[in-house]
Amino acid sequence: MPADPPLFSVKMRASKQGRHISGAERICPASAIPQVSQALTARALNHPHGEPDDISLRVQQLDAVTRIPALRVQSHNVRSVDDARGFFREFLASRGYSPRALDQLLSVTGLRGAMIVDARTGQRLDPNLERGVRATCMDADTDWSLPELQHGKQHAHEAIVLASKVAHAPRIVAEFCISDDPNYTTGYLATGSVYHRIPHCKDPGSTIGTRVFLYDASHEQLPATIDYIEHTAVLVTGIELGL
Ligand code: WAQ
Ligand code: MG
Repeated sequence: MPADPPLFSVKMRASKQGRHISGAERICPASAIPQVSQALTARALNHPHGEPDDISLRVQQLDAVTRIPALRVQSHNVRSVDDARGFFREFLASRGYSPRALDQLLSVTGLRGAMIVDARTGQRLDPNLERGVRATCMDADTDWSLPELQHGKQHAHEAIVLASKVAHAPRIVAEFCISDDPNYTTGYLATGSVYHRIPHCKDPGSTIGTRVFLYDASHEQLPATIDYIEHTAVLVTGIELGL
């Protein structure tokens, strides 16, 4: 059998007058780098936060890529913001986890990354409180021989990729997410192999939004968890389409 061709990470970051506007990354074979570069620069130029004056594109060959299965999507028929919060609250209570994790989700906004929160105590554990921990180096396992039809940000698709990677992180037991986009009110709770999709996580127009990764282990093991989230290259297979 021929060896798999090497894979590359293509990362885009765009800013205006030093202020971050957008960022995105893909993992692809060399043959797709031109197509991916074009799609990512187009995305940078068409971002609702404005036209950037600085776009950087970085292409790096990856040493090793791990393939993991996508979480299974389960949509919930939640009708109000109160019900959505109740869903998160009941999950925590059913596991014996601290309700403070939900307070963190609803009160912290403006991070580039996620908070890592001790599931038992609700204490925040990640080292940089201004930034959080950013999950990077992941993508959907794409068939690059077919034309790509996606343009712009695909909230659910990108969230399933991120959540699937994070759910496979050692000692992460759940993730809570609310988008910071004012008009995107669907969030999720990922745990085990399921991505629970939850409408009405916030009122339309609200600027709150963040992510909480719930961690259940002794704190000495946290650096290995953060290293996986930030650095291990992961391709997510079998994402369900048509959300
Ligand atoms: N790693 C860790 N945290 C991140 C990352 C990342 N790569 N990207 C964003 N965050 C954190 C950060 O605190 C943001 O403020 C917050 O998450 C929300 O990010 O099925 O769009 O990109 O339809 O606004 C959910 C889709 C979409 C639900 C979530 O998040 C569905 C979304 P956003
Ligand atoms: Mg956002």
